[in-house]
Amino acid sequence: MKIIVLGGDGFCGWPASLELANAGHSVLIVDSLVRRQIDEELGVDSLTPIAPTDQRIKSARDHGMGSIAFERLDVSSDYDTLLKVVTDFEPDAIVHYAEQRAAPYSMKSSWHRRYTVNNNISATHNILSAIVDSRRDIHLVHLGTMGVYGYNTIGAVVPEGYLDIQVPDANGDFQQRSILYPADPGSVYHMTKTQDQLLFYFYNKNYKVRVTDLHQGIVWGTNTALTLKDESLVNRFDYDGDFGTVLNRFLMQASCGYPLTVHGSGGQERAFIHIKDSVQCIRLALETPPAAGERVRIFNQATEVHKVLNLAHLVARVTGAEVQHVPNPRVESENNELKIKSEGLIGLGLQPTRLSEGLMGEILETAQKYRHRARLDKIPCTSSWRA
Ligand code: NAD
Ligand code: USQ
Repeated sequence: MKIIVLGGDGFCGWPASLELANAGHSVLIVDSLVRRQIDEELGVDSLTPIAPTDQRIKSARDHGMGSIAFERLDVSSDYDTLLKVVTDFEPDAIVHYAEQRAAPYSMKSSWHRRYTVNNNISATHNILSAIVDSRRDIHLVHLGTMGVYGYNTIGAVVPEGYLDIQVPDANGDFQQRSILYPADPGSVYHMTKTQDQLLFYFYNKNYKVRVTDLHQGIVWGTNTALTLKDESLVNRFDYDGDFGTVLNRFLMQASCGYPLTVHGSGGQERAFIHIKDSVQCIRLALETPPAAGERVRIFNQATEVHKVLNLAHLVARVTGAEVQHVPNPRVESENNELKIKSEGLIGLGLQPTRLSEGLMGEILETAQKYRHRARLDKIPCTSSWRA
């Protein structure tokens, strides 16, 4: 297959690009490298020393992982070039990772709120438009988020995208409908993902664009077998208060002797997936696309659910780290229960990786190896949800 990976220089996109190229697909990474610029803005860097994009790509070729091409392009603002790239490359599929993905970053200031909305929603709309204008039947695989459902789940099991309901008509008879699960975003970032869903709905209904929307949980881990082949292939490891996600943060904090920063009570229950599984899910979704005319296919891309406090206690038990409850910078339920359905990707062949001390050990090793690069003053989350 010919595959464009939008955002292929990022945390999820880079290991996925390697995996797809190594499996024999022809891969073109399109990325504006804005994530590397945001590191400069925040005065922080990936804990792991990531090589410049051209060096990573050369190293992948030198290690026999196939050929990856690269185009530096902002897909949210340069529509003409995006359309030219899509038309010239003639992809069978596009994987869309190219969005601002940190909830705290999206809540930092008015500028960050507006940047996240403009970047994410324009990027998604431009890609859909370019697919239509290219007149090709291109399968779009998008990385969405479990956060579109919100965390007030009234004990119900969160389905994969759609909710079957009955609506009374004017005669009082009940009509069956299948609707998108009511959106309940918890940050400006998550809100952009709920908007993406409507863009997919319309372009699928009107132009018959084939779309798979993967509602991914929090990705933990850092490397895959391929990124471990050489230091120049190493994946990002975000630990700062904006881009670091909870389990990776706890493991990094434990490695640096920093108390584990549990927000509030730590009763927040969230869905998780290991980076190795995230990469496999993309390959599975690409290799079994939805049929022509099928409605937007939605899968929950998450393999397990954990409470934040339980994760902190687990990391503390393994490492001896101290658990500290810090004031929660977010407006979110302090306690929630989360039950999710995630059968779609397993049906396609995913064999879930579960949280284990062995896997946590791999990440602790990585974090220990590079802890001299850590900026401890960048660990606290200073972005506030309150005006
Ligand atoms: P990331 O920030 O590491 O990577 C995103 C990449 O997209 C970066 O390389 C960035 O430079 C690029 N990009 C952003 N805007 C762009 C634009 N307008 N034009 C071109 N390139 C652009 O993020 P990630 O962790 O790899 O996440 C990728 C996707 O997966 C995101 O859409 C995110 O919402 C989703 N996701 C991530 C997680 C997670 O835990 N990391 C969980 C669920 C969903
Ligand atoms: N949390 C802590 N301590 C920390 C960091 C976070 O207690 O040091 C808490 C947060 O308050 C929150 C939970 O842990 O309750 C998860 O926070 P997170 O930063 O790990 O994850 P989140 O902000 O939800 O965002 C991440 C990714 C995002 C993706 C989302 C999937 O950055 O791109 O969409 O996970 S999901 O959570 O399923 O919506």
